[in-house]
Parts: sequence; C-alpha cells; structure tokens
Amino acid sequence: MTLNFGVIGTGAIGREHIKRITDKLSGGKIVAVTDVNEEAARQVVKQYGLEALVYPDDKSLVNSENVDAVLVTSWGPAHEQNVLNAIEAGKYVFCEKPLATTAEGCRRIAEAEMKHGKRLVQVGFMRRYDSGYVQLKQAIDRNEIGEPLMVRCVHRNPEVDEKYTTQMAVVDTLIHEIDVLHWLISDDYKSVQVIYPKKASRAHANLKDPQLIIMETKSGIVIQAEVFVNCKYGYDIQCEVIGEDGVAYLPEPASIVTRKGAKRSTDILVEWKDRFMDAYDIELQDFIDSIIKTGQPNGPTSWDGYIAAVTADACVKAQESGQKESVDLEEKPVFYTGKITVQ
Ligand code: NAI
Ligand code: NAD
Ligand code: ISE
Repeated sequence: MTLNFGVIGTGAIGREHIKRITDKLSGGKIVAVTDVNEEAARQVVKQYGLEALVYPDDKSLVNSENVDAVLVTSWGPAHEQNVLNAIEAGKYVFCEKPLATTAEGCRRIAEAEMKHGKRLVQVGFMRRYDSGYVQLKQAIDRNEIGEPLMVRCVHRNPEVDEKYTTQMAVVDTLIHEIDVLHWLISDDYKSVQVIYPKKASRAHANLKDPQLIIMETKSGIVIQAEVFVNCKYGYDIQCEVIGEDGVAYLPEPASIVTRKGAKRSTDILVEWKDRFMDAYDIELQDFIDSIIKTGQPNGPTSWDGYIAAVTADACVKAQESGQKESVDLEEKPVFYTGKITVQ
C-alpha cells in the first residue's frame, strides 16, 4: 500500500519533507500540495517533478479523495485550522510543531481526534527519533547514571530574521526541549522561570536574546535551558543529564578531527535541517509504516502537542512576569495513555 500525502505549506521544511518522502523514504507519495502563495506550490511541483495537483486551499486539499494523509508545514498560526479540517475529513495528519499556538487550540484538536475515535495525528517532535537522544534515554532508563537530578541544555541558532520575536524563543525554539526533556526523564513539569542575561549586540532591537529558562519537574529535577539565536558560529544543540551516580551527554554529530596550525578542531553544523536530518527521516518513515501496518500513527500525539503548548504558555507568562510560573496540565485522557491496537 502507498500512503498518498497532501502537503499544506511548501516553504522551507515543507520542501524538505516533500524531498525526503519522494526520494528517500518508502511507502509514501506526494499527490497534492497547497500554499497561501499558490505560485510557491506550483514551483515545488515543477521543481521536484511531482505527479501532484495544486489545490487552492487546505479544505479542498484535505477533502480530495486521493489524499490519505495530510502533511502540515504551513506557518504555526495556521496549524490548528489545517489539522481540524483534516480530522473532520477523517484524514491522517503529520503536523509540524507547534500543533497549535495555544493550549486551547491543542485541546480542541485532541477533542476532535477523540470524537473521531482513533488516532489520526502525529506532531513533528523529531528529537524523540534522534539516535543521540534515544541513547541518552536508554542510559537513563537503565539507571546507568542513577536518578537524574539536573539537566543542562543549549539550543543555539546562528541568526534569526527581524520577524523572530522574544516569545518565539519559547514557542518556536525551546518547544523542542520542552517536548524532548519530559520524555527523556519521564517526569512532568511543575514550574518555569525565565532569566534574561546581558543582551547580545547582534540581536535585533525588539528581541531579547539570549534567554535562560529554568524548568522544575514534579519530582524536583531542575533543568537549565539556554536559548541563544544569534550565536553566529553554528547550530548547536547540547544536553547533559546529571544523575546521582554519573553524568550522561548527548553525542555531538560526528565530524573528522583536523590538526593544523597548532590547533585540533572538529566542524560544527550550521543548519537545523542537517543536524536532525536522520531524525526527520525516521519520524516520517515511522508515521508511514505504522499507519500502513496498524491503521494509526505511533509517534508524538496531540496530547504531547498540548503538554508542550501548556508549558510554552507558562514560559511566555514567565518571560513577562519575571516570576516562577506554574505549569497546570489537565489529566491525560485514557485515549492517549494506551498502546495502539492493531486492526
Ligand atoms: P516557511 O515560512 O518556510 O514555510 C511555510 C509555508 O507555509 C509558506 O510557504 C507559507 O506560504 C505557507 N503557509 C502559511 N500558512 C499557510 C496556510 N494557511 N495554508 C497553506 N500554506 C500556508 O516556514 P518553515 O520554516 O517551513 O516552517 C514551517 C513549519 O515547520 C513551522 O510550523 C515550523 O515551526 C516548523 N518547523 C519545524 C522544524 C523542525 O525542526 N521540526 C524546523 C523548521 C520549521
Ligand atoms: P516557511 O515560512 O519556510 O514555510 C511556510 C509555508 O507555509 C510558506 O510557504 C507559506 O506560504 C505557507 N503557508 C503559511 N500559511 C499557510 C496556510 N494557511 N495555508 C497554506 N500555506 C500556508 O516556514 P518553515 O521554516 O518551513 O516552517 C514551517 C513550520 O515548520 C513551522 O511550524 C515551523 O515551526 C516548523 N519547523 C519545524 C522544524 C523542526 O525542526 N521540526 C524546523 C523548521 C520549521
Ligand atoms: C525552527 O522552527 C526549528 O524548529 C528549529 O529546529 C529551531 O532550531 C529553530 O530555532 C526554529 O526557529
């Protein structure tokens, strides 16, 4: 069986995912595309030689009989409506982060999915598929470093454009740490706080950068996460888990070591799409395979999207108040707790 995809949003990551489904992965085919900039959608069909129709809007695309699954790679504020339209049409959806820009939006999606009666949605939290994070989680789960006490992590981008806001440091960038860390240490967030260090001179006038976010979990683990989106030197993701008996580090991407000019050096990647290339491949292949095999996606759920949004909302509140803010999650519905059933 082939899973036929309709893509909403043919920008940077939309094109990356179209290329990987077409050239690298198995079991998926792009048959439909749409973008608010229709010309951009036409260009993509031509550029990649796709056998795909261009639709005027998301509603007509999701309702196309030929579309089995919808790939949402539009900009964040459009995601909620894109996903709700897909659920209403009974279509599977792979939605890039954020699932919706508010916790209420994620809740509406979860409600619609539960009403539909089986899982349709997977959120693009690809770090859970990154081999480095998977190894880190295995080490923690096997108790190799004892009980985790603290986590230190870094999320640095070389630069951002003028459209990037102080809030986006949380809702667009930190959101990856928010998702992956509670999964990594199997704990829930209790409170968050944001500290602004000295502002980087390269950050544009309205952007507070860097930011230090402190997150505390219910069991008392303290996480220090740095977001610095004007670091200039590269795209740098670091994570260190400090346990009772030892410390475990996220592996750095492999690179040759050179010795030259009295220096020993290794490369640092620059682009996010290169740093997590394998994870994007694995998450989308898993989406395709589990739908074909079991009739449901198996990756991060709408409820994971909701947890991330509630935590991000608390971080935004903490950015504004300068205080510790609580993370108040509703109880997870049974629908999102069980193992998927094979049809
Ligand atoms: P982009 O701006 O390059 O592309 C977005 C595209 O969506 C544009 O072509 C725009 O015209 C189109 N669009 C916006 N609203 C639309 C709508 N309602 N209907 C149809 N098309 C619409 O943005 P980019 O960087 O590709 O990001 C897209 C999404 O992917 C964002 O949600 C972003 O957070 C996420 N993303 C995820 C990454 C990850 O590591 N998982 C990395 C980069 C982006
Ligand atoms: P982008 O701006 O390059 O592309 C977005 C595209 O969506 C544009 O072509 C735009 O015209 C189109 N679009 C916007 N609203 C639309 C709508 N309502 N209907 C149809 N098309 C619409 O952005 P991007 O960098 O590709 O990011 C897209 C999404 O992917 C964002 O949500 C972003 O957070 C996410 N993203 C995730 C990762 C990751 O590492 N997982 C990396 C990059 C981007
Ligand atoms: C982007 O949308 C991503 O998701 C990248 O992974 C992240 O590093 C970047 O800061 C975001 O803007």
